[in-house]
Amino acid sequence: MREQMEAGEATATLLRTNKPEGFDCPGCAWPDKKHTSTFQFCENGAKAVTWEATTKRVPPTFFAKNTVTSLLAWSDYQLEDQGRLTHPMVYNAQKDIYEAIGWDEAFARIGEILRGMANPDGVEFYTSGRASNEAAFLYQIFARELGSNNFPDCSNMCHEATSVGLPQSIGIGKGTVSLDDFDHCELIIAMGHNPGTNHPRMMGTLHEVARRGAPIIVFNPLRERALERFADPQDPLEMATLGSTPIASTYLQVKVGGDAAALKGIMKALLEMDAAAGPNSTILDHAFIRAHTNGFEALAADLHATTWSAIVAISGLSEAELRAVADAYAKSNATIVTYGMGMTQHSMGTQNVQQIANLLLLRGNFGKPGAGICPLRGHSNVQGDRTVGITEKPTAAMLDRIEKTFGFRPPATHGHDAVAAMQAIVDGRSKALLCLGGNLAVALPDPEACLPAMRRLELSVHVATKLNRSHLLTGKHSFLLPCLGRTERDMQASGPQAVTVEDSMSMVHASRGKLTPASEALRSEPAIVAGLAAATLPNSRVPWMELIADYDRIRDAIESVFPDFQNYNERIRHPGGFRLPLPPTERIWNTPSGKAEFLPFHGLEEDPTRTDPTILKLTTLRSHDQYNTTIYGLDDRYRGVFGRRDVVFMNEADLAALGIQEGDEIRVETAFGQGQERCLSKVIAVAYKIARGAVATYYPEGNCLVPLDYIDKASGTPSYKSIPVRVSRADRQAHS
Ligand SMILES: Nc1nc2c(c(=O)[nH]1)N[C@H]1C(S)=C(S)[C@@H](COP(=O)(O)OP(=O)(O)OC[C@H]3O[C@@H](n4cnc5c(=O)[nH]c(N)nc54)[C@H](O)[C@@H]3O)O[C@H]1N2
Ligand SMILES: Nc1nc2c(c(=O)[nH]1)N[C@H]1C(S)=C(S)[C@@H](COP(=O)(O)OP(=O)(O)OC[C@H]3O[C@@H](n4cnc5c(=O)[nH]c(N)nc54)[C@H](O)[C@@H]3O)O[C@H]1N2
Ligand SMILES: [Mo]
Repeated sequence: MREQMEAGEATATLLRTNKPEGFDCPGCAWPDKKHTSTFQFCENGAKAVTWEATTKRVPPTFFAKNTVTSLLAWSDYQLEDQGRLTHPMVYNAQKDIYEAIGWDEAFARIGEILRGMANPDGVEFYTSGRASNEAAFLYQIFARELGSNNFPDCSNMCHEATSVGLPQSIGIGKGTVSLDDFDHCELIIAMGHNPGTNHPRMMGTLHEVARRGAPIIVFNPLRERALERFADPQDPLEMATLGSTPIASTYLQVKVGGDAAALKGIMKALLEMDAAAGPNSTILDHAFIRAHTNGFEALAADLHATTWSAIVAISGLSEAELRAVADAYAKSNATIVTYGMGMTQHSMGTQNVQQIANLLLLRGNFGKPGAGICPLRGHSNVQGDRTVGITEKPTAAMLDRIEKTFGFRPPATHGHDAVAAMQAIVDGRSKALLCLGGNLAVALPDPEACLPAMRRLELSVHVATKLNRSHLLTGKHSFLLPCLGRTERDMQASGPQAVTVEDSMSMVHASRGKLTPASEALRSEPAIVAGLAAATLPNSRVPWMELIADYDRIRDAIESVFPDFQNYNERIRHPGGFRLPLPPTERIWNTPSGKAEFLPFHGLEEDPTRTDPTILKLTTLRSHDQYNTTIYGLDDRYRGVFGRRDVVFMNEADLAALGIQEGDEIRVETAFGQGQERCLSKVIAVAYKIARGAVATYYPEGNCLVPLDYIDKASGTPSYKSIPVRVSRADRQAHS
């Protein structure tokens, strides 16, 4: 743990003793096996908790000393490292500083500005995935009662391809496996995620699977060390002997953006094996395909028409390698495919996800033990926020039930997702932005467009724990509202409160903070949302203050709007909580046809028109010492980078072809042919075990290379992981 993270003694004790009734780890969305102590063993979970529970503070005197303009020159790391926000603050444009303001006055002023807006469509309600179910639910009710369906959220930059793609394939936009399935699976195919850093608790599971001899096939352009070998800190023998277990049985360095081609290759091989095995073949699950799916013939025809030479060229993998995966897949009676941002953040991200579903459907890998699809969600409650109604495309059923519960009719027109919201701010159509956590302007692509646009807002309101750059992009009226973190005690009129969250596997459970709040002035996220709503909507039909007095009442309202939460309050009182319904696990498909659908990926690549061999493909990554836009430190231990982030990972052969030596200063330019020039400069080339033609750099630094409208059209997700670029030595003229 870095010395900057000065955890108090209370935090240290807490990390050692967290028990089932404690708080949910804000680190990631992977479930806890027994809901017991995690933090002792998970380095990055401990970082997340310690970062929140720091003893450093950002009081009003800090802002009195530092103008907003001067703070904008600080790094993202320096800003958050100042510690926890302690008081509500309002921006004073004349003095260019944030000044303390009372809660009631802040709410009243924000309410007045919001009421004065001619058009509620011009108000954006951003949610980052840390918010609890209770906070997120109240937030969406507030927005809809005001008249807005604009719900940009972090999921739009993350797993939206899953939320859009999987309902079309299998009738629900979530993963279908539980932790128990990992005890029964016979094969795992892991695509485009880096669990050693981003889902460290998953490493324990992968370690167990590897130890019992089930194959794990990895598709990743980079050799990620924890996917190659991993020492489980919970294994006394490995710890004592400094040994480790190989994780991947096969490691396939697919090209960036080559996954759909690889999946089509595996499926093509499978079909060929099936045909060769004759009429009674069990290579494909024909009975399942007949009873439960549509679209098989079209899929098969497309695969037959696809040539191996094209598959090999675009995936970067050999026919033999892909046939070997098909072989292993055909032998496995229960397969899980896990995937992350390496699959979703592409211009064909939605179709990528659907190819995974196709592969699983071919052998009936839904609704049986040890099988299914496993998207690795990002923020610890990003999935829950969506479940309780953070969506810009509300269903009629949900709107009806909101009306029945609260007595107002919410608007039905679809609102903005994250990119559309920022586009509306850039164009001046949207004038107000409320943020329930997060760092929207830095997380989105295209800082050159986003950062100045934030300064043109009439109103920006940030509910936050720590200071970040988005807070400093002040508009005409800007407010910082500091909230309690997960780890802290939440006292309301009826006593201490627990909130609830949903993990990656649809398990809902309670989270109760224990630490003394960082400042007496902090309020909980639900209380801040309710305060804003009550002040903005004097004639509201929602009993905001009653709901806040006892969060059981918020959960009763959630249950009334979302029937899947029946007996919510009773069921979260069981240790470990409860699981939300997942129809595909019972082979029930909530698609329009009532069947699971094989869905096409036309062609093999994202942009077949881009054939220039001098163009490389850039992907953006998280380092080991960061949580999204929060930079904890400058090391990326597993990748062997220390003390810096200004690096670009490249294949040695690509470096040689470009006449670049490791350590040279280089320049990376977006290669879209026309339009604005985008360049990442003052970066250093690092030779790395990365697929030929692939280049990688860190997020958010790489965002300057991505245009705001470079998205997956089906889901609106920015294509952060497939940016065409040209690389050159800094002292040379760039390619033209
Ligand atoms: N410590 C820590 N934990 C986190 C986070 C964090 O920042 N820090 N962030 C949280 C959030 S919000 C999220 S969404 C998750 C993110 O978790 P991940 O999905 O693991 O996130 P990334 O770092 O973006 O890594 C993507 C991986 O995909 C690979 N990749 C890149 N391009 C491609 C491609 O074209 N094909 C394939 N097959 N692979 C590719 C990269 O090499 C890398 O290993 O983690 C969550 N947990
Ligand atoms: N190039 C590139 N860009 C990316 C990605 C990528 O892989 N590549 N990944 C994308 C993904 S997957 C995501 S999810 C987004 C992340 O986008 P966001 O969710 O917007 O960003 P974070 O960095 O997680 O937000 C950090 C801030 O949240 C606040 N915060 C922390 N804890 C709490 C809390 O408990 N309550 C409240 N109210 N606030 C809190 C703090 O002020 C902190 O500064 O970025 C996206 N951007
Ligand atoms: Mo994410």
